[in-house]
Amino acid sequence: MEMEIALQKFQQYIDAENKIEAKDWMPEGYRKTLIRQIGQHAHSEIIGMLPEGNWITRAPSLRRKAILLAKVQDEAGHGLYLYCAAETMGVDRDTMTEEMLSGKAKYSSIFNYPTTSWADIGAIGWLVDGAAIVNQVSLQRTSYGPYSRALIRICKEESFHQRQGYEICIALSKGTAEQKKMLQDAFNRFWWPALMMFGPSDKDSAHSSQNMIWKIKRHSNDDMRQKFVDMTVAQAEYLGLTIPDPDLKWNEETGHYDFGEIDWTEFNEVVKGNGPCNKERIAAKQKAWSEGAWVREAAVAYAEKQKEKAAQSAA
Ligand code: BYC
Repeated sequence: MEMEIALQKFQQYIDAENKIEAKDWMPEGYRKTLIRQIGQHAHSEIIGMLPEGNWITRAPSLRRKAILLAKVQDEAGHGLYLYCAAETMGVDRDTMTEEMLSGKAKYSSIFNYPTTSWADIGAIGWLVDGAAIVNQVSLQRTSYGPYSRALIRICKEESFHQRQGYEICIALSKGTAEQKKMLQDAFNRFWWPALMMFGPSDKDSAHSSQNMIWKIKRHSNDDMRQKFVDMTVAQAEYLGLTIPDPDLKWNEETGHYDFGEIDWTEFNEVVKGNGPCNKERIAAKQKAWSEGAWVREAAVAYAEKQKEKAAQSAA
């Protein structure tokens, strides 16, 4: 009975558009799903540094190199804000990292695709950051305060990232025939995986209905995907690109673009760990984690020494 009342009060508080804060009472399910989602989001930011980091040494000019370096560094920052937001719910960062390294915690499917040409860096900024923004702008209004505030900051940087990606694409679209071909090829490879970023279709989405009630999620996977398609088609046309979907067409009645069926078998395989680069990505993170162990140990030893010193001078 007491639990029933607590749950009702919690829901009313959320329905009145209040934010839940770390010290507030919350149902275990709310805490669990947020730790899952924020953790997955944080891991995506960190793993997402790998495909782009792959091009830092090969960026075509010093200007492009400096911009890409800054962008990849921003993603590390996003990971940090998000791990901190998850930590407010009582989970520690080492545990989250270990869950990611063991394959227990997921990260976004998109980062399991290779970056084989410079145009891929443009396509990632434009499409991947573009899709991330659609999702994250919606999530800025999520009901959990620390997550919402982290997202407000992330979105500001992410929109800059999207523009830098689109600017790379504009430059290539005005370039040689070979550059135009390279851009079309990157677009062909990233279009469908970008649509998969929004998750399974609403009818197959396990968490959506409860998470919408709790206002963790403000828009459904399919609604966000549709929004992304609607805004991206004109951008692709401006670049002179052909969208790799014969079923894509404007629907006068709905006021949206209709588009073809996503290859859900591919999506499920990538999420299960069988995408083109899953093993490579996890191996890279495992290597970094074990090679960085001495840094973590040194930081702990230093903090303990400082604590002892402070205790001695206080005595
Ligand atoms: N990849 O019930 P559902 C970025 C999982 S951007 C892998 O619909 P939910 C970046 C889902 O976790 C990318 N797994 O879930 C950009 C669940 O698995 P479990 C990161 C996926 O949570 C540029 C299951 O499928 N953004 O970081 O209601 C540069 C059922 O799905 C995917 C975020 O993470 C996927 N694409 O909705 C650098 C945003 N989709 O846990 C970095 C925050 C679904 O039940 N996350 N799954 O085993 C969200 O908004 C939501 O979690 C989603 C999914 C919309 C993604």
